[in-house]
Amino acid sequence: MTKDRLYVDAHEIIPDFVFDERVACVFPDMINRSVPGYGTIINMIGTLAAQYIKPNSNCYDLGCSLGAATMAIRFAVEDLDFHLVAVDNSPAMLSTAKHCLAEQDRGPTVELICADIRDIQICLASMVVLNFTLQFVPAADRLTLLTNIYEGMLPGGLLLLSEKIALPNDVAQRLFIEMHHGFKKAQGYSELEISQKRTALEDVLIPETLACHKERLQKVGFSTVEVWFQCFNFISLLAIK
Ligand code: GEK
Repeated sequence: MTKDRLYVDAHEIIPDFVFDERVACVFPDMINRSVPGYGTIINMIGTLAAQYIKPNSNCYDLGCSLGAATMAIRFAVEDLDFHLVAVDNSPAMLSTAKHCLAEQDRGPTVELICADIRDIQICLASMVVLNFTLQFVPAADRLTLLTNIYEGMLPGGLLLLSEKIALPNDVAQRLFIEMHHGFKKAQGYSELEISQKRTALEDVLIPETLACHKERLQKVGFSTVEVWFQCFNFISLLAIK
């Protein structure tokens, strides 16, 4: 795994974060050392896939990056006849995903699509994964995207939504950010790396509160909406149609 050193050197100007070749090269190390519980969430996506994916249905991994969730699903649901679709709008991430998936010689074939998830038609979905992707979609488009997903899902289908959240209360917000920075320091990131990455993400990753996520999922029509994982300001929700 190539080590993430993208923000080791001091930069005078820090451009907005983009999912380019440099990020694709270090992505597994970057996400594992930045998102507390990422490995647990990926493993649980496999476990949930085994429970929720139905024969002759579709499963979508939206914002698949290098395909970690897709591979967990493939590994967990080997013998079922279903269609697995992985979508990302970064050509660099998707081309690396193609190589990673080619190395996994089990489970169903995966349809890899390079597209904006706002333009994807969801249909006959028994499971949809949005694992830390919605936070990168402009906030104004999130309701339409989730409505489109809901409408393409089968009754009883599962949406797994993982997000970095904002806390409604300033004290809690500061506390959780400090805890997250403590986590990153313990993972070997320096103060400079942490602060430069934070600046790069400022206008790109827009977190919302848990209440906002829950209300919107309920408004869209999901009948059951529950948090199943939280570590500091990182959460994962299950929403069942
Ligand atoms: C994982 N789910 O490893 N359309 C398509 N892709 C998008 C869009 C969009 N509008 N916006 C962002 N992306 C993965 C991790 S990373 C999370 C997801 C992170 C893609 C973007 O190119 C990137 O690959 C991914 O969403 C977000 O389980 O880096 O914190």
